[in-house]
Amino acid sequence: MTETTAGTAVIPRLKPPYDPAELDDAVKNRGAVILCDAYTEQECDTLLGQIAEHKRSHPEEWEYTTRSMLGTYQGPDTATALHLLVGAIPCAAGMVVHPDILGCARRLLKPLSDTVLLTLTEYIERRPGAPAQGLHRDTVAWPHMPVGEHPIMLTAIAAMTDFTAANGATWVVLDSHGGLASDAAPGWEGAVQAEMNRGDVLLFRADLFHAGGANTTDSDVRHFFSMAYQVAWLRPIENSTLSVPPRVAAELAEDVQELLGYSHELVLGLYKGGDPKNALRVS
Ligand SMILES: O=C(O)CCC(=O)C(=O)O
Repeated sequence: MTETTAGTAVIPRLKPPYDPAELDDAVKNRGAVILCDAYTEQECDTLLGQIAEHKRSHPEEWEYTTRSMLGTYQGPDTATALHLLVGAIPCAAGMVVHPDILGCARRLLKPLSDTVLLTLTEYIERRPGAPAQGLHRDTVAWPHMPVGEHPIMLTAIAAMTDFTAANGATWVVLDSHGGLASDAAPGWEGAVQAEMNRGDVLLFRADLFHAGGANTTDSDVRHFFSMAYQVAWLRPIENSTLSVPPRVAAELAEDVQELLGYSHELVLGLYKGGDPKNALRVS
């Protein structure tokens, strides 16, 4: 394992093939890790190409997204976010089942939940002039839910273009996990930026304080795909079974179907008294 240093903080950095024990230890105990080369150049090109095509063919959705509840959080003038990528962007379904990212999510969420759900799949671009966000925890959706030793959600930010200090690479405060999303944020003095090459992934416990940085460049747009995984007994942020209805989900791989909510956690999520996967069966 190598490490990224800025100030005194150090983000663990793993090269492929990633060692699962090192990966899990870094995410669970320090809060974050950088997975170098998690996606190929071609995968990044494909995602950005499909995003561009979606923007061209669905302008109304992009208009909607800048005014959406979470879109405004990005700052409407200098950032754009598109949610619910699975079902809208063809390559997203394959990207969310990256074996090392999903494997880590399954292992770290397992003590609290047998099943894992996608809670967010989001493409974001933060343009020159984008201000720094406030330090926050992504568990903000459940402000009263205490988080302890085991995380309830993991976020993966996949760099689709290089993340630099100047274009606003994500800041994280290592070891700041645990507690409530409504806790006061720590000071910036302990924060470190996740500078990454295109294709690298910042994987972190969603209860870790972090923030998008200010883009102080003239022309460097920072593009990323953010995907998050959660325990199956909390209501997910995005409504995946509405955005990917059964007739569309039926065409996807089984692990993607499960992540979207065509699955049940004990008696949660039942459909007609049984497994919601039954809704995907064609007669
Ligand atoms: O911009 C980033 O790198 C992080 C974005 C983020 O944390 C958020 O939108 O919640």
